[in-house]
Amino acid sequence: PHVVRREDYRPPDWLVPDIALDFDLDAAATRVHATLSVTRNGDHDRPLKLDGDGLLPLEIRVDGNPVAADLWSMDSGALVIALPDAVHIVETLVEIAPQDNSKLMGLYASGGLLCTQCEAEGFRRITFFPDRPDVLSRYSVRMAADKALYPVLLANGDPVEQGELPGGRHWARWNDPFPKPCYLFALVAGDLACNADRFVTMSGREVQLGIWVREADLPRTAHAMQALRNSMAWDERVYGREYDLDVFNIVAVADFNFGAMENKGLNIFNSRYILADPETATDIDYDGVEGVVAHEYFHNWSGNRVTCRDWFQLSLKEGFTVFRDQNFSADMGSHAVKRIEDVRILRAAQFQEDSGPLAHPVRPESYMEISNFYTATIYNKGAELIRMMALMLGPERFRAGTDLYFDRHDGEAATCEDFVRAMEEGGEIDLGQFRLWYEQAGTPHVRALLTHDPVARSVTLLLEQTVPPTPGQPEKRPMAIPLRTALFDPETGENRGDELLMLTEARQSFTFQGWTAAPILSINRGFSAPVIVETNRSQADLAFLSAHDDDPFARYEAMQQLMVNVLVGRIGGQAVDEDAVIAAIRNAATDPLLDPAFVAEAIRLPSEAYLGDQMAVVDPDAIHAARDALQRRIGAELEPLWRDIHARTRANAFALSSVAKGARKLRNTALLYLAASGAVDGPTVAFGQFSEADNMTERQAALATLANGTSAEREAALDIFYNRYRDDALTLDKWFQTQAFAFHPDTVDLVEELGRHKDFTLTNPNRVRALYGAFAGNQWAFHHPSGKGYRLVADCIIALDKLNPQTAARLVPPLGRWKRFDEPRAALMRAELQRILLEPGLSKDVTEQVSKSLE
Ligand code: BAL
Ligand code: ZN
Repeated sequence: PHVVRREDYRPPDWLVPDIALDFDLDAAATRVHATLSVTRNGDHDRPLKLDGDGLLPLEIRVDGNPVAADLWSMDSGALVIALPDAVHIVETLVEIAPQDNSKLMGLYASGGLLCTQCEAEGFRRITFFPDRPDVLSRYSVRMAADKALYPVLLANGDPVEQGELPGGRHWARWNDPFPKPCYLFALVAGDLACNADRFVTMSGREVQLGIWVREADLPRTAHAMQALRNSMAWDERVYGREYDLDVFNIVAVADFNFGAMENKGLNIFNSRYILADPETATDIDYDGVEGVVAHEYFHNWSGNRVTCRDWFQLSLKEGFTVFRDQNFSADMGSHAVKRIEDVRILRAAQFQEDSGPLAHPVRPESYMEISNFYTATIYNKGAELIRMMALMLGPERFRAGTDLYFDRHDGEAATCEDFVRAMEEGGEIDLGQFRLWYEQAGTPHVRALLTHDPVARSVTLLLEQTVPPTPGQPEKRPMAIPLRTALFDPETGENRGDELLMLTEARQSFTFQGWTAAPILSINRGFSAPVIVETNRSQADLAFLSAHDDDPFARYEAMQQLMVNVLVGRIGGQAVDEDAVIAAIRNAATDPLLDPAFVAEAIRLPSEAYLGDQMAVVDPDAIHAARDALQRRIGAELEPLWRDIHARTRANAFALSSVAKGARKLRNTALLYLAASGAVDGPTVAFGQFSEADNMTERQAALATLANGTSAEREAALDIFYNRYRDDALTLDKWFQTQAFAFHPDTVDLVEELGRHKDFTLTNPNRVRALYGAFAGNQWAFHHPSGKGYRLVADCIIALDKLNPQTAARLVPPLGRWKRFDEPRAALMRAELQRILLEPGLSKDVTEQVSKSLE
């Protein structure tokens, strides 16, 4: 397949300042008439090339006249037209079939609606157009449709006109005054109800807000609306960014490849990030709604007003917007807990990606299929890059930098380099070496050795960095790594002051004076840099920090490292003192000054996957056994504590406050440990919580706890859950997901059965992710030594690729990590990848991921 390279970027040959689209909507056959005003860009004689994917031109006109046959041709789906002058009007007519569009890219049908998804290259499945983000146009969109089937007609921008048509049809026109790339085009037609609200902007303009869903779902939209209003106010307050149209609409659809999409003035969402009520949504779901609503809203500036020049710059909008939504969510809740959650996700998804065959820089150099680059590296590592710059600049200078960026590039298609330059100029800082973070893939390793000289009363911190080789990048240069560091007095427990150390060389020492006794090192506080730090700290040092560090992230990290050391010791067959872990957990869980949500994070054992990342060769069975044994021991030794916490965190009535959410989180953790304790009433207590809960957070956690075991209550709870939610797709996803994610000896067989369940379907991406996505993330089950887990996922990829290649390709990375496993497993994984590659007609999406994974 064709490889696109960043270095080959060339400005567009033709610009399209204006486009008028006329849709005659019908699920089986939609006609799209496009009128493009085109202008030659620069002095050249190249023809106009309009991208197309699966389109046939039924009519082509230039300046009102049909085009002679020798003046146009087709080239790999694109329409090529020779044009004599510098300015023309080009019209095309095509017919498409939304109901047959199972890729969910372009215009498609979902649950009786017609909707679009164009990022990255879906617009070319709707009409012929230069489908690249640096061609910006003003859109005027007219839609006509059956009024009974599609009473609501929405598009980008502001509504301008509507009317009736013969035969029970009607029409509407929307205009978007802001020039935008075609990936931000959207329309929706359907029978939708609206949660309507308003927001008055900082300059006093009134904006009509609408969240459009099926009538029955209206009561589940309140949280999303609150999140939207909060986001609008936050972006004004924190970044000085005001909304710019008179309306802002959001539509929820059931079948969606992404989480949501930031189309100008008309965000389209996967319904799982809009709908929430206590009966069906967990606290994590509520936070997901808030975070994704904010993310898409924030794109109005970081993505829409300033867009990307080409797709290699994707992190320009995604990394920055993730950073913005992370800070928003932190402001809405707890900064400490949000940071811990974000780092946990970064390590689970991005660190794994960065150490495998699909590792790529935050600004990639090449791709076959851009859909494969909506990755944790582009999004989450990209956000960490912005966070490091914000830290190095400080709040005022960072704001000066973002102001300059928005002012300078408003209405433009910009690059990552433009962003960094704005930070440099606005923030008056040299980011020369820092730019390597955009170029070099791989997670840097930092070794930190603290040595004390009692005679000189000084300590020296020796820092050494290495960046591992990644595909196409065997050699790496030293990075600029900002490490927030503190030294603690072991006697007084006092922190003698935070410092931001800039590690810029391969090996660098920092000396601190005035230490009669050796201090305790707290490093990478707040996770100031996305690196792996290795230290020579003892278990006693870690225990000290887990009790005394005044940086919540560092305190959590010390606790986790304490646990990792014990678990890695157990896995390696060495005796490591476990009492320190038990004591640290007891300490945290009984400290009345700590936020319960923080405690729940801190006392939780590191995941099996994270433990695997600490090993040269991942041994899923040994990891599971060691973690399970430690969990049982923590459960048994502290059993009264778990009972006490479980009883006292029980609420009388549901609330969505931080306090109530924290209590639920801690309660669920206590239940997990209580069940692990082996107490005979464990399943009864879990089943009690399952039955009595007035909210999904406690109900699902109880179900998950039961699903890990083999009690009679397990089956009863699963049946009750199924029967209660069988008609609610989003909630039924949890039923699939909980079983696929369970630590149960038969998970692999259960997943095979669930794949044949009457409610399982490959046509809904959420359902696929709930079953196979969750299963592939269940290290112990997926890596079953029989290789059956690999076969199940490969079968799913092969079947799904024929319907929805984008979603199929997202299941490949777990199989691609074969180099991390023992040879028998690695051979089985490779064999499945090879089997996929032999499949006739394999998509570009899956081909790219599988072939890279086999290298
Ligand atoms: N732009 C694709 C979906 C998102 O990141 O918002
Ligand atoms: Zn985004």
